[in-house]
Amino acid sequence: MASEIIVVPDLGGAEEVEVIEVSVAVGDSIDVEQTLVVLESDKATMEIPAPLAGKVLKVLVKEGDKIEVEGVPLVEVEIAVGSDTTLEAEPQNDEPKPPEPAVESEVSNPPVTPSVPEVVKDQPKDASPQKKTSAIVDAPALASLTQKDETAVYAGPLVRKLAREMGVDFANVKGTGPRGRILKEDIQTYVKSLTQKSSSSTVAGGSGIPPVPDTDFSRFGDCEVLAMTKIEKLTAANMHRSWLNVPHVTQFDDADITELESFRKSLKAEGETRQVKLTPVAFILKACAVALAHNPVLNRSIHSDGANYTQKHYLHIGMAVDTPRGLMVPVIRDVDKKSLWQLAEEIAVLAAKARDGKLTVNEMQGGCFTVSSLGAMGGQGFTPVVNTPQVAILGVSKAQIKPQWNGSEFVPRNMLPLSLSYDHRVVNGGDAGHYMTELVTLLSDIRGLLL
Ligand code: CAO
Repeated sequence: MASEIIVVPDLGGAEEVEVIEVSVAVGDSIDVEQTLVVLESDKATMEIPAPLAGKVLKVLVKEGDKIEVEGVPLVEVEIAVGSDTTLEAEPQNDEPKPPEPAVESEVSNPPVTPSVPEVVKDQPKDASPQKKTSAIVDAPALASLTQKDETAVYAGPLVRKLAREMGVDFANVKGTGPRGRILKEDIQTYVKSLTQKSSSSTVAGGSGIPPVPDTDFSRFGDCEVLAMTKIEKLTAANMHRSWLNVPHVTQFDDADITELESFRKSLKAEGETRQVKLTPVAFILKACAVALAHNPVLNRSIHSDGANYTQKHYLHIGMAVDTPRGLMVPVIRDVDKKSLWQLAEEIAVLAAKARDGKLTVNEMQGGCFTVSSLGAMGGQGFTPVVNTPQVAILGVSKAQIKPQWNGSEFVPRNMLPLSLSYDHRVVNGGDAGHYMTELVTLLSDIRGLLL
């Protein structure tokens, strides 16, 4: 009995791929070009077709395997004797071309260019083994041979990818293609039917809130589904939890930072000597800490029993930092005890660590209050979401020169827009009003920070 092992062909540079489908099982008779397995790299999905006809002796990979690509054995096939359907792996120029793996690439990525699956012939025992053959025998990851145990589903890789992305189980979808093949339209029809069912349903989601049904946006134009980063997922969960649990109120005011800015600019040379950049955020953090010390209601956290709260006697403040992987909030400890220079230095160090993904867990814990500064970007105001279990957060927008009435005339003043969101279960409007007024006073006359 002659057998051959079909291995992964050169996939044009993909380093690791995942086996997303094994399309044959032990005992199957296969034809040339029949799909053996479907592989997925981060750029594309690829059907690996059989380069020869025969009977499947062993399936050497299973769904979910992550494999280094070129040369990894996929399937061992007993060659159909007397058959002229066997194609050599590396044909001569005058021979007919063997089947190419079918590649379905993502829109935004260049397609990979795999070559034909390679066939490694079984070596006689006494022959000097080929490198690839010994790799096949020794590869520990392939020790467990698998059998396909599910009913065959006919669907192309793009359709399978769509189904996976939309969480659709093929068992629920009726294929309308040839031999019951499931088409993209079948997935769309199925999702549409679910959407209609859920929008006509009066049943609420687990939290009592009607779920937002998934939409197949590909019906409306070109689009792609991207996985959220871990930080984005955590932020989404935290924001959602806060939004659902915390009755938010946001209060707005402007601080006149004309004198603060003159003072800050006068320290520019000293900052260069110290190699520290003093931005408005250091002053804001300091003022928030002083105002928190005088308004301790905003430095509480309510217990889940709704009967107690913790009053904190320390003043650690979180600072929202925009990073390529998502929003991060490092915490500056004991802000009330630190000088403006120390704060400026810590802001720079922690913001850089956040952007480089080097913050420790400790550096992100223990905040009493959060400052979210979008001042460098612009905007006149926004309503930040409370970083629960904290009970208040300050949004800082872009300072601008605006006319202010001084009692006898309009004068140009540098006005900093502030928005304070608070948890109305803990903080009353009066508490927030006192806090905001003190904050604005401190930023308008920073001599108050010394008192
Ligand atoms: N108004 C006008 N200008 C401001 C300002 C304000 N409110 N705040 C900062 N600036 C200026 C700074 O003075 C600096 O200008 P100069 O170089 O001329 O002095 C410039 O903007 C850049 O500041 P920066 O961003 O480098 O530094 P920062 O201390 O102001 O802010 C940090 C640090 C980490 C808060 C900021 O970089 C950041 O990541 N902000 C985004 C926070 C965020 O994403 N919030 C949203 C959370 S909720 O989704």
